[in-house]
Amino acid sequence: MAMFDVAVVGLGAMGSAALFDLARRGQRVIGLEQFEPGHDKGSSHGESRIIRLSYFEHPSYVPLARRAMEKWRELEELSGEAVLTVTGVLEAGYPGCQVVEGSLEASRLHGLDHDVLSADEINRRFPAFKVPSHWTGLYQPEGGFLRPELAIRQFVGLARRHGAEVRTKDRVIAIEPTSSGVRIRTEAGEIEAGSVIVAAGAWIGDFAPELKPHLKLTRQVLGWFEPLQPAYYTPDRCPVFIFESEDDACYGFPDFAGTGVKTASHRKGAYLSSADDLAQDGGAEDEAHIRRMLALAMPDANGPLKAMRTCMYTRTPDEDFVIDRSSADPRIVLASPCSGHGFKFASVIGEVLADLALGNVPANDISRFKLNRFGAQSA
Ligand code: PYC
Repeated sequence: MAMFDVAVVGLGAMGSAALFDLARRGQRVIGLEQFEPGHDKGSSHGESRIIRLSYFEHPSYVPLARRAMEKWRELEELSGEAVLTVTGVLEAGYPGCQVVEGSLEASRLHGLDHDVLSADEINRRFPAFKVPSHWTGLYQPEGGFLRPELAIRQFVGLARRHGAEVRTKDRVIAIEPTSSGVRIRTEAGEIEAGSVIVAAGAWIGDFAPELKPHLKLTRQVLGWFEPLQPAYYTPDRCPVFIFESEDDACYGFPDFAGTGVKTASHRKGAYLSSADDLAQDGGAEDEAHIRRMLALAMPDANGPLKAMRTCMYTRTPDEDFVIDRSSADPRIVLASPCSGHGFKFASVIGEVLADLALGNVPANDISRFKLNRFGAQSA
């Protein structure tokens, strides 16, 4: 049986980045993926993901976001392909809403470039938007969007070039600590490694009994709409946006690929009892929900539906991530439940996970993401 320094279970956003980081450090590493890298059955597909520095969820994400930005630029240099487009990010909503107030606090604390805007100023500066007159907003120039499927394939490709072994279409059944490391049983056989990174996204609960009761999976529907005024929605005129109404928060992207303006709900999504239950089944009710937000804040994007797809959020109770060693064994490193806002951090979380798997202290502060906040102990 082949023996590896580290095995990575799941080659989505975090796993593919960790695989690359480890391979580049000269580790004997294997990546295991039940589908193919860049697949559309989990949480990292659908053409675009947000990147932003100013972070409404909590200011402590800002240093991580800064490092992530550097690491995305590094990936572009190494791969020769663009994954990050800077458009700026507009956050807007009713007075006092978390999306604007939280971002403002993070911007001030960390000295980030930002403009505080009234509804009038938003609507004059960005013709894409016609936000309600009582809303306020914050524009951060340094954010934009990432290309998730492309980035994952780049990480895996680069990892292979550095000697990583990659096994696809092989599902992990169990992870067991041994006297010398961990044994990973898959449908195709067994693998031994010194340690394992479990970055299994919506499937992570299957390998982390201490975490499973605290996670909720939700089905998130993404809609692409043909704008009624296409000239307003090009990436040079329309920033990435996050809007918070009294009813929901939604987010979206300019039409950068001719596929339409993509918009989705961030707060609402039906619960799934298993990650295997996700179906590409967006319907009339899902479309109507997204259209309500378009009608409220960007009516010129509310044209014919071009496409609908579904993906999953793996939500923790406080919507902060989990990045920690398992309470069962410190050689099992858990990462993934990112509550729908994790992709942008994959480039830096890959580095953090590699450090944890090798027994090092990560350079970035990840104390916010500990398992024990749910009463589960890390080892
Ligand atoms: O990834 O930043 C994010 C995000 C915000 C809302 C939905 N996703």
